[in-house]
Amino acid sequence: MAQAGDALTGLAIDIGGSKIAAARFQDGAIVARHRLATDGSLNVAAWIDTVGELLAELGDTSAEPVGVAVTGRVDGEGRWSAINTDTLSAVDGAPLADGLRRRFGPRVAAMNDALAAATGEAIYGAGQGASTMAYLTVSTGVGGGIVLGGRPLTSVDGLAGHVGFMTTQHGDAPCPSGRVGTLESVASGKAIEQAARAGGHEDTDAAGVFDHWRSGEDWAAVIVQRSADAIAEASANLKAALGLEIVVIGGSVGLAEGYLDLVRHALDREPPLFRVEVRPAALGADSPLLGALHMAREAVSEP
Ligand code: BMX
Repeated sequence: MAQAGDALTGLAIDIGGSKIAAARFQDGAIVARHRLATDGSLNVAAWIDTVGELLAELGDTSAEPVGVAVTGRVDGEGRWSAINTDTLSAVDGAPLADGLRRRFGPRVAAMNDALAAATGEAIYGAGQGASTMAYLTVSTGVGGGIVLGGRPLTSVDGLAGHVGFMTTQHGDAPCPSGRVGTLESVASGKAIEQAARAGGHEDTDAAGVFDHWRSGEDWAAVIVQRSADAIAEASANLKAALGLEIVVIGGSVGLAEGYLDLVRHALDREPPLFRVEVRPAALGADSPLLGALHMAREAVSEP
């Protein structure tokens, strides 16, 4: 069972671009889990129903804090919007926080998934001991969360940390965000899959591209290397901008076997001043869950 620090008790839900993970925590340990596939076409009312079904599945007592981490931008008013509209097609300024609180009470807090994961890793995981860090999830998309001086970076518009929409020298394709050549359009699981299909490997998902890479197939190595090079470039850029101590990397692509070594080798090609230590997310796929519950507990305890 995952062990969190300081006896987290409550429920957490992580609505990612491809999957939804939910867990019940009791005194720091995950005592129950549930998992669903993401339906990116749901509107906010349907998403709140899904949260209700997951809470019921986990035996919610209606008295514990609930953290809900979501892919997408959550602004200072708790409104939820997709930036990559290919991932979520029916949330644009949706009143997520208000809807959750109306349905389940003020014990619920909602936040961006990568911000939650950054918080989880900073407090309970690979970020412990660092006051300034970036968390990057390389998953369906590329998400980010920044911790400066021990505090998660947020913004009124909810955009802070969205490193996936920075541009990269390795990119030239349009991104559903409206930008061109974004990190997400080069490095993410969806980008890896799209690159494989563009090369004629129609039935290959991101995991399959990694399998072909490990089997020594050059076409797959080029795709995986380009993803890692772009993540290394973003890490060096964030180091230049924020003076980061470390970068913590999570996500299905980020934690794939052999991927971080490619990122580290690419970073070694940068001048020493712009290199930054890269660590795997110690909490693995649970980073957003621990961070979301921690943030919900903080929100509930605020005066
Ligand atoms: C996208 C963006 C981020 C999110 C990141 C990783 C959307 C819907 N999501 O950059 O908010 O943090 O993906 O999230 O615009 P994933 O779980 O979908 O990989």
